[in-house]
Amino acid sequence: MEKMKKRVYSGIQPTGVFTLGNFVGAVRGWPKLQEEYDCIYSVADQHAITVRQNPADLRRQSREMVALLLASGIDPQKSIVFVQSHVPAHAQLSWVLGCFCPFGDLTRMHQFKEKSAKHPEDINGGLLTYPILMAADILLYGTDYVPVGVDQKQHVELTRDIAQRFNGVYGDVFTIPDAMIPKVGAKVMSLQEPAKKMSKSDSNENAVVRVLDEPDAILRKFKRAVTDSEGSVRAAEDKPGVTNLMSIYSVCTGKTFEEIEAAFAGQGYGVFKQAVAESVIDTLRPFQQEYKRLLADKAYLDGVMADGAARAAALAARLLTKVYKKVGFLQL
Ligand code: ATP
Ligand code: LTN
Repeated sequence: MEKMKKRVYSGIQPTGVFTLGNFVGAVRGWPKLQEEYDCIYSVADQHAITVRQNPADLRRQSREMVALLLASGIDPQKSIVFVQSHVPAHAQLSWVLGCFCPFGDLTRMHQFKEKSAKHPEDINGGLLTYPILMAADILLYGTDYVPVGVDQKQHVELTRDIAQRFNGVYGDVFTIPDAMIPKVGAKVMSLQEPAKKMSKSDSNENAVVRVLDEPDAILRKFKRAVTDSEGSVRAAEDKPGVTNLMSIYSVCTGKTFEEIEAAFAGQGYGVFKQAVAESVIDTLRPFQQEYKRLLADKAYLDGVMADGAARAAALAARLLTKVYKKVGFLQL
């Protein structure tokens, strides 16, 4: 596939309003990539149903997720923004790729293990084959870079393995992608259990800051954040709560860990938590205003989705046809 700029692809599941973790670890970095790369950003609704969803909520959240992505600065003129289920080629390629992925590779994925433990009543086939669909997302577009939080690194590595295995048999069909992981904030931790990642689907609301939270809720959550009894603002492995707050503050203010330690030396956690909360509130304010404006314009959002799906489908069809020919599916 002839390309001018390198290709970037990423996705996010419409499983609710996204968290400060999703924002800092992934979405916030996406708009900056638009100038240098050809970017495609998808709302991964097919991935979302690996955990049971209420249909009406999923529909609403999918449109809301498009508004959240645009509010974060993604420009639909520069990038392709679309909803995964609107482009059938993803599910079609996924079937073929599944035949190039050993079962054992799927059962050792961290996300599969975590989600199976969390939903023991519904360990379905989709939860296991989730990374194959993600590989299809990425490989369909000749993707070079996949900007994600560190929790998705293993899935990108599996994508590379599948692509290499396929190319080994059929020649150079797929581009081998690399994960693009931010230096700071690649894994924002829960405010209540700092050993666990902050997750959209956490049932403890105090653990999670959502990007649409009101300022007073953000302040309250940071004030209650779990720290330690030492009382000094410094980053260390045995201080996961404080280190997490420092990462968040660093991303929101651009200050280094050294600068933060110096600025808060001799001050208690109360002052620091207040400063972290204010930096988050300031970072999110313009985003929240833009989101409200966009969500009121349903026709515009639907137009963005329709245009994005058409552009994505046109690109995807080329690669899918090539794959179908390679594996020997009869062409009519
Ligand atoms: P769920 O709780 O529904 O599984 P999630 O919060 O893990 O959702 P995803 O939609 O799976 O969110 O992820 C979207 C992007 O956000 C991915 O690139 C992922 O790596 C990133 N991400 C998710 N959680 C964090 C986090 N705590 N810190 C940094 N990045 C994160
Ligand atoms: N699996 C990802 C969401 C996702 C994705 C993708 C990310 C679906 N398809 C393609 C990057 C590229 C997640 O759970 N965060």
